[in-house]
Amino acid sequence: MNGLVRCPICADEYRWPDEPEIAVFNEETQDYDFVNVAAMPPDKRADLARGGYRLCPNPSQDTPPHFLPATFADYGPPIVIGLVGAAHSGKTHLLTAMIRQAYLNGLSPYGVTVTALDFRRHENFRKQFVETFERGGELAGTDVGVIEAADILLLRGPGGERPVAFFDVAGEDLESTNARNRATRFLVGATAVIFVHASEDAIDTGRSVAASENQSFQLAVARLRDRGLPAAIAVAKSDRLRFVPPPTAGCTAATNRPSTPTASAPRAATSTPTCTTPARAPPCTRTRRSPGARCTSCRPAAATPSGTRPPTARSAAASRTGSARSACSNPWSPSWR
Ligand SMILES: Nc1nc2c(ncn2[C@@H]2O[C@H](COP(=O)(O)OP(=O)(O)OP(=O)(O)O)[C@@H](O)[C@H]2O)c(=O)[nH]1
Ligand SMILES: [Mg+2]
Ligand SMILES: [Zn+2]
Repeated sequence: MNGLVRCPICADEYRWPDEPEIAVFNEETQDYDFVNVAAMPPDKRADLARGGYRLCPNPSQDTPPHFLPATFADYGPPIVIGLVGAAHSGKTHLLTAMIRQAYLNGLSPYGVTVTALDFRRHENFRKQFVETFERGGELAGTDVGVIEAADILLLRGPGGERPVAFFDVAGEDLESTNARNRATRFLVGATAVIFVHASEDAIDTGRSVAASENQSFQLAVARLRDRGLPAAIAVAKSDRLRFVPPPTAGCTAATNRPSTPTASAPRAATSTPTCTTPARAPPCTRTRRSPGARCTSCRPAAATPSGTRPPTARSAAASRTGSARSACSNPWSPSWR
């Protein structure tokens, strides 16, 4: 691909650099080494480029240094897919499930195969998210201020070969009205959007109707208006929309909704002696990143002692793999994984 490239991270457009210099990540120093490939034969240079990076020149100079895969501009126009949704709506779990399926040949019916374009980024994503997900663990809430792509893949199919970058930032950032919030800058270069809305069970949330506003959607739609982008709406947590049996006569359990008899669910005979209302799923105690933040899908998080730092994504994830996750599991429905 020749001509201008838009960096999905800083949203600047620039001519792809042609200097014979490739950045290679050094695992020992945890930094990039710049390697001059001018004297290398083409196959050796191409091999290094496959695992290497290019420093984005970021002409606006408004973003910390960041790198793109050195082969980012070697294919068709990049696809940039952003997830938009409220905090806790299920964006990270959905993206993890999607990328996992893509790697399990889930796109083969469409003649599309998937490999990593950015090997290090994908390895991080696999270890941090896919492996945890496959173990049945709960994924950590996304940290505020993430500007990097979650993963960058290469899709090969009837339409050619195209890089695909996924952005999954915190719902808190997507709900922010700060016009200079860098975390939502991916919207400038997005070529497709997935709006994620969690369908919550009114019994669990204690609300009889869904909230009428979705600030993350409204702000994103305002920024994307007139761009004519392809968009999908994903209704997450559909397993929480469970069937609740009609009240049993004499039962005063708060979990039973008043209901009228229907052909499919006739009212129980008034002489039924005992309540058969099954036990409710216990409330969610998922730890959130910041003190006082609340789990919007269920109950407030356990209070964080004042003066202590909020848990990092890593420690929060570790703390959740045990008690918190089991508190969140929903015994009413088949596994949502
Ligand atoms: N029951 C059920 N719970 C889900 C599902 N997907 C996600 N969750 C739970 O919903 C909560 C939020 O999931 P995340 O994927 O972290 O949501 P998010 O939108 O990425 O949240 P932020 O990163 O804070 O913006 C977690 O407690 C998940 O376990 C689902 O399909 N069903
Ligand atoms: Mg997230
Ligand atoms: Zn950039």
